[in-house]
Amino acid sequence: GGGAGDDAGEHGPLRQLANATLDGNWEHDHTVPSRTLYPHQWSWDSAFIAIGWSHLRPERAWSELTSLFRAQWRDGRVPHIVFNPLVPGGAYFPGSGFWASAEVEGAPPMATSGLVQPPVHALAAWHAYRRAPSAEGHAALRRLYPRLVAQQRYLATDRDVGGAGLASIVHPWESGVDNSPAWDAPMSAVPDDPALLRAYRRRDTVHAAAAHRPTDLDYARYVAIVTAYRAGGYRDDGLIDRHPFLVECPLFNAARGAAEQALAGIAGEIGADPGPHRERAARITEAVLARLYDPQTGTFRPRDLRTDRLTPARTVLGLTPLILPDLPARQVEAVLAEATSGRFGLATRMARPLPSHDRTAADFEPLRYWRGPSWMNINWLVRHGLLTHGREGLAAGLRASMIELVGAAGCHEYFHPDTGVGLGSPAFSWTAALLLDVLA
Ligand code: 9WN
Repeated sequence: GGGAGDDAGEHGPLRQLANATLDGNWEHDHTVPSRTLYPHQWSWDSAFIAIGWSHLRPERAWSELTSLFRAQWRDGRVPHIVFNPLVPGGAYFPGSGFWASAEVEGAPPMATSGLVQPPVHALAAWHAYRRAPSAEGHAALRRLYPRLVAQQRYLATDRDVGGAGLASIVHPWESGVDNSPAWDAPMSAVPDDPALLRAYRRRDTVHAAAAHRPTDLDYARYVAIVTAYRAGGYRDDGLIDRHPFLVECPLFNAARGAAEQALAGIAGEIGADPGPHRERAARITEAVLARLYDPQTGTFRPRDLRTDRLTPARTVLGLTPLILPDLPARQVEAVLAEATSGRFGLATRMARPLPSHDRTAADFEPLRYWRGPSWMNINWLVRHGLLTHGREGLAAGLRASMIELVGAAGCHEYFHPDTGVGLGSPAFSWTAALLLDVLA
């Protein structure tokens, strides 16, 4: 990165657009991902958004994370949605009534979902703090630390359904990449009774083109999986015998490992012991290697616990173990080979950022959500991984393509991976936040 073209002057208007986008989505103590599509607080969005606020108004970064963790459940789970009671019930589907968290023992006083999302929060908190260290930030880290530790503990214990040191996701929404081709194989085993969906009305397709969103069949299964989890009080014991969707995801587990490394940093900063975090990080990396790496193809792929098989699709999820600082050199090389291939097109000079799915795959769909379009958060994570492993040239190529993309299209939710046309929400918070971070 860096260079003469990157000064505040040249990117001034772009920075202003990003600032205005974040500011417009700010809602008293958190930031909505999008006013139209997602009018509540989302878990991993808040992590990425906090990174953006650290460049503008650091106090908002700490408020963002603090408000999210206020909704943490007693078992340590951080819900993927925290509902704003002032937003009308029909604004988002599935709304707070569908989740019915108030009826669950151990849920917080405010309405939330019962699912989680990739645990990128410790990484974000540590990143935000180093971007803008302050006494206020230090105090926030102190308050957040035990909550971040509890979040990790929940995932390491209750969610280790496979018993081999990895957390399972129990719903595609937990992956954050909802309709990725990575889930096609495990999703095909989920009951798809269309009557399940007829009882509800989707809201997403009011605000975004249906062809750019998951299908009705996907939604019927999303509803079926939540219904099953909710019926068991969102408990995790015995999931292996009763739950229709159980997958070990490389991004989700790489985020856990990176979180332990970040917690080691935070612990050092606030006078706690970093040692246990480093040990846990090492064990997570070992488990990711043992369970999710396929030496035959040199790829990381999700493991479906129902079949005990790696899912076949080669999606961008496979590149994300790069965020593990202790990923061995052999696997770093394998990920780089995959990333720089025609499937993803990573290069020191690249026209477009990484797509969400293998460009050469028959089921690559350049307009449909997580089945092809480019997303800023995944690109940010891969860039972070490249920097972690000292690949400055490739990181610079990726960075330039990210700036060029948002510079031309604006702060959209996702982008056509070839033309760069903006898709989904036109004023999306993490796009703005992470753009500010790569510009810094
Ligand atoms: C379901 C908020 C969220 C993101 C996810 C993205 C999308 C929700 C939806 O929006 O998911 O959680 O309704 O489609 O897939 O990554 O956190 O921005």
